[in-house]
Amino acid sequence: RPIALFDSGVGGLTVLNAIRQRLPNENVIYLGDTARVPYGTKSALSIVRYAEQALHTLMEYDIKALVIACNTASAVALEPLRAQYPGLCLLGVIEPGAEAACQLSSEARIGVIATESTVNNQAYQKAILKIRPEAHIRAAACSLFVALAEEGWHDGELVEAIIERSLQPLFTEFGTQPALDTLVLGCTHFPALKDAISKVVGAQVRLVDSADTAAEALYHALAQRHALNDANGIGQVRFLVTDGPERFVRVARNFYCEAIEASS
Ligand code: DGN
Repeated sequence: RPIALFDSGVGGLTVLNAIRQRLPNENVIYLGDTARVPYGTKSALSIVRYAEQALHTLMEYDIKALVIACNTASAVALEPLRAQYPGLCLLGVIEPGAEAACQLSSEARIGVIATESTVNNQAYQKAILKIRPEAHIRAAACSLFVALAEEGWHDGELVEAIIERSLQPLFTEFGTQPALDTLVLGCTHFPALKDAISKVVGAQVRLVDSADTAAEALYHALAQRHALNDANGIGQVRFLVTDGPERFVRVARNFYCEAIEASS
């Protein structure tokens, strides 16, 4: 039986990269809801509805686990979906990201950059404070980064200027010592801009990307259920999109390490 990944579009491919490395023999179905991307500026009500529909589609493939490879959908829809499908192994990317940030951060001065919906939902703040109640956290919505990442604008003066402007709320908050020491890339699109973000915030700020920790969490969840490495698992990945497979395949090159084919 396959593992399913779901994202609003291509961003979840950064999580798929990590899952392919950690669990190379598992068969995977990836669903990108390209008809309705971006999720980051939509209401919680709509995002939950989209996620329910995606899961409904994926359940037809007899999946053994679902990873919501989108921070926005994880923030808003993970709990409602868990309530609807209590038997399914269902993971999001926020808890793994928060855990990684708490482990990496020395002074617990943590910044979170994400889409508007994720920031408004405060999911990262809550998850981080559960682990490190003393943490000082500040979040900034950087919805523009999604378009930059998809268009392949990953570096250069203009990109750095947009990053600097978008991160201003963090600099204002953490301007005084002790400064920001860790920055969570709280959107699965943002690892594509990692180098430019690091250049703007400085090498002393550690960047957290939840992809690796999410893959590790999936590994443990499957192991616990004795559901690892199905005998017929051959590491096959199938891509489904709700609109525009051609654009998905083209944009995917900015996020995924292998050439792909997608169908709607
Ligand atoms: N990649 C999605 C996330 O992690 O939140 C957001 C992309 C979008 O739909 N705006």
